[in-house]
Amino acid sequence: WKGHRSFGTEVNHAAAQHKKSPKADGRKLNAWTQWGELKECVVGVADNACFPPVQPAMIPEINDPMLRKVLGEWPRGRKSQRCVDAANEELDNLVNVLEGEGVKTLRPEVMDWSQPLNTPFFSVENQYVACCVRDTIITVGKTAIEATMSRRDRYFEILAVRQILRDLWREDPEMLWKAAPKPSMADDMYNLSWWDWTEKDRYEHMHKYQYCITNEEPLFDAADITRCGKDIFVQPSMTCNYAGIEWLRRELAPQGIRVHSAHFPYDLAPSHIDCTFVVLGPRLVLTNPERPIAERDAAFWKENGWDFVDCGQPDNPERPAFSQSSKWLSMNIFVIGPSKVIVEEQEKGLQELLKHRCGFETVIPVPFRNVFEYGGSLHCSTWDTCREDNMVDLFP
Ligand code: ABU
Repeated sequence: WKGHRSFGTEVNHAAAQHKKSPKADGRKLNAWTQWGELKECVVGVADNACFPPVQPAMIPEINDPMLRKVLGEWPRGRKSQRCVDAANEELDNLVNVLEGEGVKTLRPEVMDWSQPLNTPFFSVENQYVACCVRDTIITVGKTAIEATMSRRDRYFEILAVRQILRDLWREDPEMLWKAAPKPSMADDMYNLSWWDWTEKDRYEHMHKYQYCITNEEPLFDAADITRCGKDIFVQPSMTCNYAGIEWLRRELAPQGIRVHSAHFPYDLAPSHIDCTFVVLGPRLVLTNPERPIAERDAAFWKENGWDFVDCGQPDNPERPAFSQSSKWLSMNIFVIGPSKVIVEEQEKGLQELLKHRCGFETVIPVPFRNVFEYGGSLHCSTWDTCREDNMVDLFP
């Protein structure tokens, strides 16, 4: 077990500031819900971050028109050390806040993402970063599921948490460890013409849920999934296809877990459910006022007694120049217990809503805007490995 590595990418052991996975201390993998008392979680790192290369799953844009004019084209290679340090400062602070709340934290290994990838089906000039760990892996009950991923530059991102998985699996005899089939990510897995669709075309297709990926092989990012005990909900999106949802359904059915799709037609380029439909607790969901859930899906939740509370507009809707995420990172909050939630510090309106309308006793504000450039906020940057909860049935 010790020290054996067969990764294709260098591991930087010099990054001593990030904690390694503790060994053999009776840890368990367990998370059935989005709201159980959080006991242990992984918080991402921004080290060695690179700009995502232009690729069929992502044609990035510089948000700031002035900067777009100056730079001319999307930057390549490494992000600046200043940008990495600013994000790491906020990620490290989140670790301190979580530890202060009694949550054990772990960090991904620091890897060199500037290396290119060459596979039989694609090449990319560099990789990305291990900041949004939520996208690469999910705990569903006692099973860790490695996502296929949908972007080529993120193909090996999961390896940054592989040591954590090894340690957990060795330590916890009940843990199951599954990896979705590694996709070829060949050209036929992408619908390149989608990028040429006008807003009108996308609007016309909104009830067909067709995006920039095809259905050739299962594809999903783990952040397309949300958990409610015996039921999990998965959003078809730019990062998740129906084959991906079907793969999850077949894998989890033997454990009695029901896999549902959840559709948000007004999001014309959806990616990840956690800025759209945020489960806060048993029978309560924070919803995005610009991305209502499809009527048929809504009826299923309502029939089972769930309430939806619309999030207000973000207090700070600004997006960093290189962020490919929406202003709705504002609602990418991290529920760490039945009555405790962490929220970006500038989102005062949401903090009030969570306290006064949603029954949270403890709302912890933390600065996190420097992480936004990496595609996520508080939920995206974490992977809950252990919560105190069980397989509740809230859709009987
Ligand atoms: N990674 C979450 C991004 C979702 C959004 O842009 O709305």
